[in-house]
Formats: sequence, structure tokens, C-alpha cells
Amino acid sequence: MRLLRFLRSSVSIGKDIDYYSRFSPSPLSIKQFLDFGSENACEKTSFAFLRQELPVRLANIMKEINLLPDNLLRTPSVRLVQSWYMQSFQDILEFKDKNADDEKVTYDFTDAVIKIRNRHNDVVPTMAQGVVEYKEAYGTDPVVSQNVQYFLDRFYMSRISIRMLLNQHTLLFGGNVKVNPAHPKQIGSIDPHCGVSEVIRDAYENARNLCDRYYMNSPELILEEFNAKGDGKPITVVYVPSHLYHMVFELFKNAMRATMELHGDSMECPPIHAQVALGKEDLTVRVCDRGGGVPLRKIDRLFTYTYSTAPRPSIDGSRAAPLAGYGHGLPISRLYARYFQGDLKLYSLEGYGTDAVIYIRALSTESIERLPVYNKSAWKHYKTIHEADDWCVPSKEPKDMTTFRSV
Ligand code: W6P
Repeated sequence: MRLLRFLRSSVSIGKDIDYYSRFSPSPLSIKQFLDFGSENACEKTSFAFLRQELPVRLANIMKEINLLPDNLLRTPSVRLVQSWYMQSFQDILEFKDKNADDEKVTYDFTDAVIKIRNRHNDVVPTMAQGVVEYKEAYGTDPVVSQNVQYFLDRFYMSRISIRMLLNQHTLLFGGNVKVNPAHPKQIGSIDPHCGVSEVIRDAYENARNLCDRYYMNSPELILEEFNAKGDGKPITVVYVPSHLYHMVFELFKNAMRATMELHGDSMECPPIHAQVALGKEDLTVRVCDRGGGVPLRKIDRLFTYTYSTAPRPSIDGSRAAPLAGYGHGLPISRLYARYFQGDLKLYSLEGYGTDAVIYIRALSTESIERLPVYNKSAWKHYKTIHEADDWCVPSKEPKDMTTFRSV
């Protein structure tokens, strides 16, 4: 009996995933996120939106999980993550036919949203573990690497977006009041006047503490602002401070590691130079180190999931965790930048140092979620056998030109 019930529910969840995956996710602008937190918007509106939008975003990415190479899909880690998605998808569908005017229903929904968020807390280390397990068993093959890169960029972007929805709902409607006691001026996780330099200083101080513990020294910070709109006024932006923090903290850890590895022995290490510029379209943050740089050939690797994944640092603390360089920190930071239509780029001068640049849209109307959608074109990425590259292979031995010499 239990087996039958299990089989029947497995068939029906497959149908539900198919159904919701045919909808495209609806990207929201930061402005729209703010409207959910304004006076006239209410928990009921948010509930009605989320009980449709969450299954759509979940189903779209669940279809892509199924397209991963079999050997990766069968790892215990990926299986575990997949089971979390199935459970959360079903948890939300419970609310499909419930009455939105019933306070008990909206209360239970908010509760479910909190449970879902916590269930998915460890998705990143678990997926990273899955990639390690795969690499240990099957090695790295460029085709698989390319598919994993394509998938994880989309999967982590989907996760960032789903967590944004979950967070906004719980921060706005989870307590008795809409204000977040820790950040009273924020609308959920969004700060309409996010002080960019404040966030940068905070991330620097925390990265510096890690650096001091690991290297017994750390580079100083020089921070400058260039406000082309409103001279001298501190630069602010309508943004999610925790996303900005995540990105600059990651950049500082990398910049500090490069600086200390090159200048560790000398008493004087060159400072990290950070600049913030506000223009009409862009808010740009540049973090410059003099840590010796990275050759162009190796820059892409810093964003490659299958390259950067080393065995996980020990959890018991028997070995000090290295400052940076393990895990998926840098590629995920780039996704945070891209999530609201920005970007994160590295420009390096090998032999000197590296500039890391974060681009953020200055206008909240232009800050719109960038979301993956499951469709034919996405499907093709996994199913196409990538043909031999359409560029010549550079040969170490130049062609023997004597054959062409006229006699
Ligand atoms: C480096 C490598 C790197 C990555 C990200 C940010 C800064 C730096 N500096 O040498």
C-alpha cells in the first residue's frame, strides 16, 4: 500500500513539475520588490504571487537538474539536493487551493517559507561536494566541465532568486511588524540608501581579521569615492547590502591572499586600493591589489566550478582554513553582480597585480532580476555534442614554409 501511494505521488509530482516548468519565471525589479513592502501591499498579495512563482522557479531548475550527466546525478550529494527541491516544491503546492483570506493559511505559508529556506541552507557546499565526488570517480572531461559550468551558473542564479523571494516574504511578513529590527531602514533585505563605502569598510575589516589570523599581517585599505552626481555627497544605491557585502568580502579575501603570498615576508605590504564611482548608469567598485597578478590564460579558471573545487577544508578546525581560493566563492560573487543586471570582472597585469571590478546598475528601475528559463534552447545546451572547436589549434611547430617557396 505504501509503495503504491509512493509510486502514485512520484508520478503526480512529475506531472506537477512538467506543468509548472512550462511557465517562464517572472523577473521582478528592485522597484517591484519595494512595492511589496509599501503601505498598500499586504501579505495576501505576496502569498498569492509566491504560491505560483515559487513552484515555477523550482520546476524550471528541477527540469535542468535532470539533464545533468548521469554519473553526476547519481552522486549522493546531488541526490540529496534534488530531494530537498522535491520536498519544497510539494510543500508549496499544499497551498494551491487554500483560501488566501484565511489568516491561518497565510500564517502557515510564512512558516513553510521559513522551513524551506532553512532546508536549502547547505546547497552550495553539498553541490561542491558532488562535483568533487564526480571528479574523484571520473576525472575531468572538458565537455562535462562545460555542462557543469552552464548548469551551476543557472542553478545558483535560480537559488539566489528564490532565496530573495523567500527572504523578502519572511522579513516583511514573518514578524508582527514590517521593519527588520536589525536594519530598520531596510525594506526586507533591500536598503533604499545603501551606503556603499560603509559596506566596503565592513567587508574589509572582516576579511582583514581572517588575514591577520592566517598571515599575522594584512594590507591597509585606501578607499576613494567619485560621485559624478552630487559632488562630495556619500555614494548610495538602492540595493541588497548583503549581496554587495558578499561580493566585496570575496574580492578582499582574494586580494589579501595574493598580496600576502607575494609580500608576506617583508614588513611593508602594498595597500589594497578600492574606488567607488557613481555615474548616470553604473555604480562601479574597483578593488586593486599589487599581489603579482594572474596570467590571462588562468583567469577563466578562477570562475570555473570544476577547477576551483579542492577537497573541503576540515570542519573541526584542525587545519586553519585558507583565506580564499577554495569553493565556489568567486563564480557565485559574479552571479550576485549579474542577478540585478550588473557584472563582476577581473583585469590582471601579470607581474604586478589585479583589478577586480563590480558593476551595479545605478537606477533601481534598471535593476531587474536576471533569471534562467528552462526551454528548448537550454535543453540543447545539455544535449548537443559539442563539436570540435571552430578555431585552429595553435601548433608549437610552425608549418614548414619551404613547401611554398618558389623555385
Ligand atoms: C589575485 C587573484 C584575484 C581574484 C579576485 C580578486 C583579486 C585577485 N587578486 O591575484
